Amino acid sequence: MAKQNQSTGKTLVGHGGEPHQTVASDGVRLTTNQGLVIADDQNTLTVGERGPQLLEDHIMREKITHFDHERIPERVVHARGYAAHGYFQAYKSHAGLTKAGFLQDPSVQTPVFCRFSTVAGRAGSFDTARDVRGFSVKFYTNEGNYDLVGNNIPVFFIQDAIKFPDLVHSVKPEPDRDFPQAQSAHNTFWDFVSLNSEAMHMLMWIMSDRAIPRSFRMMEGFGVHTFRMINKKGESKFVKFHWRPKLGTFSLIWDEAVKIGGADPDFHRRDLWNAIEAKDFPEWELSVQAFSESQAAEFDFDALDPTKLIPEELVPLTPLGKMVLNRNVDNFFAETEQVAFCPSHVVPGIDFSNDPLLQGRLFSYLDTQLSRLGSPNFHQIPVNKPKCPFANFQRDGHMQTEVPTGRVANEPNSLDDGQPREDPKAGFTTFAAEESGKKLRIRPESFADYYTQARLFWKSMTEPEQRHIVGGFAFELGKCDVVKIRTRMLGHLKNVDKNLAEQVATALGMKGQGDSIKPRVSVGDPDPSKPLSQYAAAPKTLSGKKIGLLITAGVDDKLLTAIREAANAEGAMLSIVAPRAGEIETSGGKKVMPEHFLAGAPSVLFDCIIVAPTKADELEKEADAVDWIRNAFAHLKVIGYTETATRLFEKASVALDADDGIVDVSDGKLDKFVQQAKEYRIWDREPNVRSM
Ligand code: HDE
Repeated sequence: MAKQNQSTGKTLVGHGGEPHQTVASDGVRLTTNQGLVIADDQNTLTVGERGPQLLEDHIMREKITHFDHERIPERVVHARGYAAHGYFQAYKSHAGLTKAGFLQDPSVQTPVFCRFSTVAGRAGSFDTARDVRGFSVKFYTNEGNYDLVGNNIPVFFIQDAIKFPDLVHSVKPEPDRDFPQAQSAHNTFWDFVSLNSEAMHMLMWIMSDRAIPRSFRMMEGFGVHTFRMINKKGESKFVKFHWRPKLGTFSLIWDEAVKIGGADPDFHRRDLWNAIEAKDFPEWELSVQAFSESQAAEFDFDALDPTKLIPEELVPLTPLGKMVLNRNVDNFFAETEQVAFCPSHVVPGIDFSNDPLLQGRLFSYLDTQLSRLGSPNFHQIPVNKPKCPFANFQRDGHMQTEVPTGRVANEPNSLDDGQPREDPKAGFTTFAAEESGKKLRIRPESFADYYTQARLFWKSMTEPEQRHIVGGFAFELGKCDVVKIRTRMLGHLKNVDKNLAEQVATALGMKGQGDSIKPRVSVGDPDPSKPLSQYAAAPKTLSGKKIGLLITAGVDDKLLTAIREAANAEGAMLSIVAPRAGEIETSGGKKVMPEHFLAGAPSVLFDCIIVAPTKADELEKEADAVDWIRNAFAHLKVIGYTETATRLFEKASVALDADDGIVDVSDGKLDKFVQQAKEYRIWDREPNVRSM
């Protein structure tokens, strides 16, 4: 039916007979890209009412042509990402370590743009794939943009950049069939890594819970390579960068990650967006492990080898400052898609090491931006543009948006006041490291220990974490149907830890099998390093976590208020789920709008749940409600219930006295529930719900 337009008072009928809005006399008018005001954006120019369309319709052609070219090549890796704006603030001056301006003054907030990503999947894949996560931060400092382009895992698969295309080809969908998407669980990947012993340490991480983070907000970040910091006196230290999330580091359970992939493929991006919209701003601490070259010479591994980490027992962390993400993007494409990170973007006081992987990256990122963004002027795109002045004589090129003035575009010159000019005092100078040697293609012998740190990681895990690593290997190798690849991998695992290899072999039904692979150097037996475990010292907190509450019409107001208050007090988010999408009335006649309806919100979306139907036996015929409990139990979650839910638990075959993680909240007292939920998972339950 046609309606009156509020602003113009005109009655309008758009395509399909629906009314549509036109502009008020003082409003913004729809125009073409040339500024021509458009009178009708709903109907193409035709000959007569029902006649053919005219090529003359430049307005329609401009719109469709622009649309046809809306896509740019997605990133070859890290295609699926999500980002936000924020700031970095140093805790104090770190002048002793570096002259980098953004690390000098604790009163300065440096703007940042931070992008998280998965690596293997396409831009349209799902968030919870087993994968490394990218953790890139662009600092818009007064001395130019500094990009710290890291991952959520502190080591990498390969030692030399020349192997990167092969690694990536192996993990991407297999080229003949174009599947599987966003998965490492397939033949080409396991074939490649099993032929590259240097990948063993990284494989331990990638098969661990680290590869299925609960949230970007609960994920660590690492610079991976050894970098340099240089102070005003010209003194240099090697550094490794670490980001630590304020909320603690938490992960999903594999079965949960798989199910979330279907229930909410945008789980991580939605989580970040929602937290920022709710002003629950995520925060990370930036630290470095700083060490001298002579210290590095004492390590029993090479600090330039990106498959090695430095145990914190050897070099503790020095906290530098904090990053807070407090603003979502205004436009995903303009900002998140067009942001261009390059590890070569450094500022005075930060420099590179000879890590061969880093050296290769210094070339690759600028090159990729040229083809991805299509122009050497990508630094002019707002998200990439330095927030400090910049000036040089680089000119022209595709999509030049600046209009440089003046007659001169060369340097030196004496015609245009000689500007701009180099500044040897403030400018970037490369650390004058001593280098000599023959030209060779050779891997240093000091990179040859492929197993000791893989073993260090394994030994540092808690029991549940070890179980998950075994499960990860078994799942992935189970999807690899070439037996020789499995036996090769089992051979590597035997070198890491006999017990690990045996458990994986048993899970695969290949007990006692595995190649004999002779390590190049003898494998060490390091002491565990506690910080490598997520759960050994995990904070007991509900902060930033999500409580799912299943209710029905007539829910008790007192109970609802008590749950709300408990969630608020703990800094947790409460999500109300009801059988239908519409408003429901509480016992006191208040209206509550559920955030989700049951069929659209399985319990995998929440960190802990409370099941509180109003009437006994209610919901017991709802498979989704039964699954809510069954899955939450299998995923080791803390479950609160009211007595009215008893039969539902019976249906789900979950005993109310199964363990301390099942808590009666009928009386509206939430203390015990909160205390249990702060544990995050009931790890002791795991052997009872999953034998492998
Ligand atoms: Fe990357 N990597 N990478 N990478 N990488 C890219 O650059 C590359 C490596 C990382 O949010 C690409 O703009 C090579 C390690 C992140 O936009 C490309 C090598 C680490 C991102 C590229 C590596 C990373 C990328 C693809 C081996 C952790 C996403 C699109 C030498 C320290 C950045 C792009 C964003 C993206 C190349 C290895 C992290 C092709 C050659 C190690 C977080 O340039």
